[in-house]
Amino acid sequence: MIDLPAFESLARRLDHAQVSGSDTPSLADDVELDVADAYAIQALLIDLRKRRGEKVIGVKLGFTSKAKMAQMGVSEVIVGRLTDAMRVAEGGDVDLRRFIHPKIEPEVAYRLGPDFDGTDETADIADCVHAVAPAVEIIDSRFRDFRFTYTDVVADNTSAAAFAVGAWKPLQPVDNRAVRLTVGGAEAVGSTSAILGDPVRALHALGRVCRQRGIALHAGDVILAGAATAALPFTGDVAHCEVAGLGTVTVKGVRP
Ligand code: OOG
Ligand code: MG
Repeated sequence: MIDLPAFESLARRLDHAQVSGSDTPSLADDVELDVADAYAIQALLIDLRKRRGEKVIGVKLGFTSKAKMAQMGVSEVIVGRLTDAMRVAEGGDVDLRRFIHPKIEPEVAYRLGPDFDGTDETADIADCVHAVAPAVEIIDSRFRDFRFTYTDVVADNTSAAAFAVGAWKPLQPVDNRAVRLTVGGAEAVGSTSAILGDPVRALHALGRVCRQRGIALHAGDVILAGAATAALPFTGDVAHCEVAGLGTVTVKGVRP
């Protein structure tokens, strides 16, 4: 456990990397952090963004695929915050100049109906979501070469950089749906079952992390359930994602 000024300076270091588009080495090179420390740094990082006028409009899960968990040697998902500055309109352009080394991945998004009260042990987020949609997430680790430890990536708001959500549909089961992401000529194919067997399980996992880490969820929040395939480099071109039976979402990477 390190002290608050040290947390604040680590949050500022990550914020500077994001704002300036310049990477930074692993925090673990300089300081030993535990998972609670990492979430505290993430919260301070989000405070810096809020002070610039950004609004938190949801959360995202990461490491919800068994393969990604095994790769990191962890058994718990990670949670980051989404702000309005990260939202890209469906069909819209994404200015890639603001990123360091962006990648894009196909996701499933849920929308929260009422506020979620994390202090109520019996509350289940899965009972509080009303809509579901195909989505893409752009991840852009602030760490050099995307090399990070578990606590690094939590502190770095789980690599969150941008996201787009397709048309919302009334809540329905979305397990075992084919997923296809294309970026120019590159392709990633998979299934929503890669997300903890069924994306709805990501909601249960989210409830646990929100309770443990004091993360609040509000009516209308977007929840990204995690990637259904490996991420593809996003260096330009049109990115198109289809989740079978749920719809499509498209964004275009541009360097104006
Ligand atoms: C961490 C973010 C992971 C997901 O969907 O699993 C993530 C990273 O790989 O940089 O967003
Ligand atoms: Mg993701």
